[in-house]
Amino acid sequence: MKQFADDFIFGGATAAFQVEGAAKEDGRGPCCWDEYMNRPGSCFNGDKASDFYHKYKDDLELANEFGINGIRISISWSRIIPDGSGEVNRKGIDFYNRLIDECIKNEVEPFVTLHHFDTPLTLFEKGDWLNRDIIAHFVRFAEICFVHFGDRVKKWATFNEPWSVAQNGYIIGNFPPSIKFDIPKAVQIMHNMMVAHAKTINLYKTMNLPGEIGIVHTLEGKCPISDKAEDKRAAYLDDTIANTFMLDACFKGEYGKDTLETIHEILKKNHGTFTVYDGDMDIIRTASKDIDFLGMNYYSSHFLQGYDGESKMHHNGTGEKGTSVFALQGIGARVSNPNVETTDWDWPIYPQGMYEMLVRIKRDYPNYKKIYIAENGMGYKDDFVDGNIDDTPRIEYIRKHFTYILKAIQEGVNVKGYYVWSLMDVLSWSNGYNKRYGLFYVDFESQKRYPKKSAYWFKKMSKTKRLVS
Ligand code: BGP
Repeated sequence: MKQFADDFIFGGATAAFQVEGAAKEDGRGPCCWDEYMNRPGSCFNGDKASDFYHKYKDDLELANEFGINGIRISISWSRIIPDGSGEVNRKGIDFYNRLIDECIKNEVEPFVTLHHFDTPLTLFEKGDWLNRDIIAHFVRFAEICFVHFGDRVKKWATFNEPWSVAQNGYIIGNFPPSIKFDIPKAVQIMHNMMVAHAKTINLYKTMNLPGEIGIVHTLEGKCPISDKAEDKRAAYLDDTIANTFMLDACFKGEYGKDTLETIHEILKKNHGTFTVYDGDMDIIRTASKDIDFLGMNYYSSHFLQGYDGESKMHHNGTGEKGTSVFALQGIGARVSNPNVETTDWDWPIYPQGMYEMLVRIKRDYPNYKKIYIAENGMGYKDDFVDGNIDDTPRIEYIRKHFTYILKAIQEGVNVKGYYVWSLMDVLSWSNGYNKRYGLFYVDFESQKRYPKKSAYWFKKMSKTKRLVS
């Protein structure tokens, strides 16, 4: 099968901090990333990013010209409420009203995420998602967004990738607050975010707005590197903490028995635990009955080997192939698979992992309603030659993933759209401006946009609704 349904969305994804810039304009308050990227020794920041704050009209026209009929944007919490919990900034509301209207005018449907990593600095400094007070502040922020934009926004996501917030901030240490190997804190953060997510879903459902609401998870496959029992166990442990834990909460409304036992086994080996407070699971259960969609971000899968030692880690943020190290106490080690190609940032290119994950969602969470591929794409060091960018490897990467999406659809998985990461080149959180993903090349000095070869290819796909070679 090569044909997509007529209403299939061919979208492009962005996130406020990675594209907007204008970090100090019109009353925006700082978020945790402003501070993190401006610390001594940091080589890049988000002060200008892709200047979407000023260039959104051009970007949306360009999107429309290239057949892109959906855009993932996120709302910067600290642009709406500068300190996260106090006064509302009218200019922030005005900006998103203009942006959403412009999306609609260009027939590029907005898919809006409420939290894409950019926690307001004031709340972050009070304990980030470990301080449960943040839950009520987040729900208030969400309500303000629903009231102001809910008449026109028909797709809402509560969070983007809670696992990345937990893993990168508290285990790998390449996101603020740069804590390493604190797996118990990471699990507590995920649980607290699940409560905030569920409260937000439950609130939205009382407001009778004309849209749908879900969440975006990063769902990477976890494959044992061999048939050895310890490698299989390592894959299972990594999968449980990274995938099953929150999928269970979102779609079963509880942490399954095996899931919980496995999490406690991991936590025990890491000398900690996590707390579920009174009432949390009722809130989570209610939301799981009403959630409208799963947004799935998929870039890669990991190959796991059993590992008994202490945690060790090196994040490849420069694109120097083969420099990553990732081994976690009580879980396992991610190792390279000689049969699987990787990107320069050591991300295995494994499109069948996306298919396996899609089929698994249908099998294990049969009450899911629909799936959007909310991010997929390839970080690549694009060559800019006289305004032309030949990014054939990116086309190949995306095409292979589309092949597997079609296979999953054919087998009955309800996938309704695809948002390529990213619409235009953006700031990469822990890799800076050299790791490019966009369909449109951004010259970050002049802020000019140039369509890459992949943009022309994507246009053909969206116009014909067919997989083109
Ligand atoms: C996802 C994030 C995106 C984006 C993407 C690429 O986890 O949701 O915001 O950054 O990954 O990751 P990176 O920029 O680290 O290559």
